[in-house]
Amino acid sequence: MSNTTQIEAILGDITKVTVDAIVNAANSSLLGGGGVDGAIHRAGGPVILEDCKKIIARQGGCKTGEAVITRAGNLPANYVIHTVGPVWNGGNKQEREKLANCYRNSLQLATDNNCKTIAFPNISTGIYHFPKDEAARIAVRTVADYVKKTYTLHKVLFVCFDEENYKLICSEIIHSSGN
Ligand code: AR6
Repeated sequence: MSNTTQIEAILGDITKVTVDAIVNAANSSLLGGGGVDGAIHRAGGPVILEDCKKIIARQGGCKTGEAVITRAGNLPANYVIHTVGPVWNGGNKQEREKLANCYRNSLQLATDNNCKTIAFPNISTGIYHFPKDEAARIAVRTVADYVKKTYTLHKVLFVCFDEENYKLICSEIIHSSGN
């Protein structure tokens, strides 16, 4: 059975995209950091950290593979979904499963909050050094599997910051749509 969720990729800056929710590649402290995390907190303003601190007070941060949701402040999105990707450590520390959990749990949180459109960065492929080709395969396959079973999302957008990730994600999307 076919579904109506579009899976697309663009080369660009995730802080500029207008969707219901953007996903942040955070760390378990939820207190911000470099990379896309720093860019999102800078562009969204203090409201994001304020909400993160409430979550920290409630549950003490966010474990690898899990996701939490905050307001998006000055960003064009309505929500930021913060997920914590695995640090690549050779591949024998359940890094692949944990990365798939990031995508699945973020999609579920978006669905639970009535989001129709969501944008992902290439989680773990920067400071956390996950190999980009494997990360792209896991990202697209996990999203494609999810939207086969859940029909509420209209669009899932991968916002790639570098050409290598963009090409890898595009080829995985072509691959998955052929199945
Ligand atoms: N829009 C889209 N993608 C971006 C942007 C942007 N504005 N900026 C960077 N990227 P990284 P990680 C890409 O390092 O590997 C933080 O300090 C980047 O090119 O941001 O999951 C956190 O606090 C790369 O492809 O996240 C954690 O401590 C991808 O986003 C740690 O980094 C992810 O790179 C998380 O490391």
